[in-house]
Amino acid sequence: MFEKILIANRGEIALRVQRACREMGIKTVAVHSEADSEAKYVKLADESVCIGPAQSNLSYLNVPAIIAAAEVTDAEAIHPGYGFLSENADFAERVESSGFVFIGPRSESIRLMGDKVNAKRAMLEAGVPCVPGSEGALPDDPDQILRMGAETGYPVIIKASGGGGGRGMRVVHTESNLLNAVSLTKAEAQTAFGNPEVYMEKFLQNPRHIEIQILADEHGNAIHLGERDCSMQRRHQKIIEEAPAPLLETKLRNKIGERCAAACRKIKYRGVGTFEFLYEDGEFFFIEMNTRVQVEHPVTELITGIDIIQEQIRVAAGEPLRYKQKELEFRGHAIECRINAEDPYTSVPSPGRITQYHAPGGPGIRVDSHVYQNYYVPPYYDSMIGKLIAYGDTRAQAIARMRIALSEMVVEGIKTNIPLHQDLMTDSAFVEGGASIHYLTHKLEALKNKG
Ligand code: MV4
Repeated sequence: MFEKILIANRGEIALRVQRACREMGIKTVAVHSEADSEAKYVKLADESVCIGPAQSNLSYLNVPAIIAAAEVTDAEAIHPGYGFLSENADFAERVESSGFVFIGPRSESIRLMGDKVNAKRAMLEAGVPCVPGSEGALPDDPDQILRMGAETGYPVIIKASGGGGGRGMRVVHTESNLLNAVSLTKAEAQTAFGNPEVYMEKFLQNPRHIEIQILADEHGNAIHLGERDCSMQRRHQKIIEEAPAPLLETKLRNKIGERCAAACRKIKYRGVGTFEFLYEDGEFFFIEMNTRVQVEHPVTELITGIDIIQEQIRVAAGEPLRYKQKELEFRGHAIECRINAEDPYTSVPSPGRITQYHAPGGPGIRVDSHVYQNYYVPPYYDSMIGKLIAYGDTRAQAIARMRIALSEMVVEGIKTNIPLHQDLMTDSAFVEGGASIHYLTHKLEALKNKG
């Protein structure tokens, strides 16, 4: 096992990784920007290195500074967290060629999944069900494109191969708009991603977003840890995630999970990963794979009892998986509310000093956060200041515990989205379960119109 890991991230995930390392007896190096120098989690690390000014480009995305920090502290491995450099194949490669272990998949896997056309082809070949559409990138010939549109059936969606996470896509409702939409998306894709390749899919009108968590080692073993429903989102920012997905049958869960695990074995994937699906009318359609640990990993930890970060570190160190699929049991229900420093209804960021802070607790409550009373939320980064996670034997119990926890939680001095979460925990569509990816946008729209 590693003796020392450098954590190339900030905030709650830097603290989460640090806690996993400490439990495993691994020393930690925190790297931080000038804006995060005083943060308590930085001081809690065994060592810390300032890697640049506040702006992410000059610090958390500064590859030479991070590699140099690993060199001077004699770290063996680098954990990228999520966001920042976590899905940058060039970074993973640089880490490895500098003699460190990248705690994540092989750089080839990251590169494969970063190209959505190649990712989809690989998953289709591995038996993962995908959204119907163009098999591969769209050709240049307009007649061929029009024929594919007719075959797929309108509405269709044009997506950039270099995009993902909601960037570089355009919905087309009628044939007369298709060619123009393809040209526009290609031009934007070239500018944004340096890759003009686009592909076509049938546009699913009212799906849920359900993702499968997988864990794989470099010895050919892969298991799935069940699914999460992440449909409660706005502008591609999730705010609530839960496991298991409401109203999903056990047989279907196991079937899709097995397909994902088998695909990992087929492509020799190592590490943790997430298969993102759209789920509509009882069917799963693969859209993308994330090759990092995700913000919402705790809900899976709570229903499986597996520490995903520790397992991620173990498989990166070359250890075989410690769990077999048959031994896993999905028990109870977990819900995560992302607590953001923002206006609850407009999502406009609200950085600043937290003047009063009290974290909730009690049975089934977990708070993953790096903040505390008098912490200054810097304006330079993502607005998430923590995650409130509730576990219960049933979904109803998890919701009840979440309501109590939200009522106990105090964050003063800045705006947070806690009031929105309180509203959602009594919203009949949420309580019923199974709301689509559009539900929150529509609800917020309705609230705005009411004043
Ligand atoms: C889609 C779709 C409907 N049909 N693809 C948005 C993020 C990116 N990961 C894929 N996205 C979508 N792809 C087809 N064929 C609708 C979305 C989508 C969405 C997906 C997941 C979560 C939230 C979303 C919000 C708007 C659109």
